[in-house]
Amino acid sequence: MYKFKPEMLNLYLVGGSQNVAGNQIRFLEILEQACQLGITAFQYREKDGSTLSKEEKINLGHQVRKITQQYQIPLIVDDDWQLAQKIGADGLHLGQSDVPLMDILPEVSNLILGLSVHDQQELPATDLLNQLDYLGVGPVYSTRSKTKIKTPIGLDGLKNVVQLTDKPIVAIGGIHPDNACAIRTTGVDGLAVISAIFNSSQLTQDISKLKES
Ligand code: TZP
Ligand code: MG
Repeated sequence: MYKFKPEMLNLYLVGGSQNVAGNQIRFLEILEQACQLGITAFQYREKDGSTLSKEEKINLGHQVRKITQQYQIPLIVDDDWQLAQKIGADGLHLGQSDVPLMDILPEVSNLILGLSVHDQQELPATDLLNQLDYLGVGPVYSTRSKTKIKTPIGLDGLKNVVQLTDKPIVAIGGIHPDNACAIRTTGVDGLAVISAIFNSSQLTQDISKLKES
């Protein structure tokens, strides 16, 4: 179980079997390669097109936990705090429309806690903010990896949120090796990506560029 450090956000991979057309073996292979190549956190997100049953999602989660443990990469689970506890994850990531964090606080007090924020209006009030370790801000650019997407906020929108809070921030949405550098200039602590890694045809080069940017 890891304590949160902002460096964990540096290159934060997000994904599930839906990001490789349902191929669980391929998903685990790419996750393992990405761990070897130096991602700094992984968020297990089985959603937006996932075809797994609850049981399959748990089984795959245990395999994800094994890999992330082997490479000492913090594992965050999206949405589902019970799944996070069941597979022994290090953290939980919630969206604005998920269960309110304040309602489940006693259940998740051992976990690293993150919240998705679109813009300054969604910045949480101080009592909630104090419970959070980091914010995921975006989408910065348009993306095909998430349904029900809000308007991309662009670099200026991102800068805006960065300037309004001291919370560690990971940017998300449409981030690729070629725009990574520009996004880092906004002062974010890190970049979160799905397709830039799960759809990459040159993983070594792409991860190195995302990290160095
Ligand atoms: N939340 C905001 S954008 C997004 C999520 C989960 C998807 C990011 O995917 P990609 O492929 O890195 O644009
Ligand atoms: Mg969510």
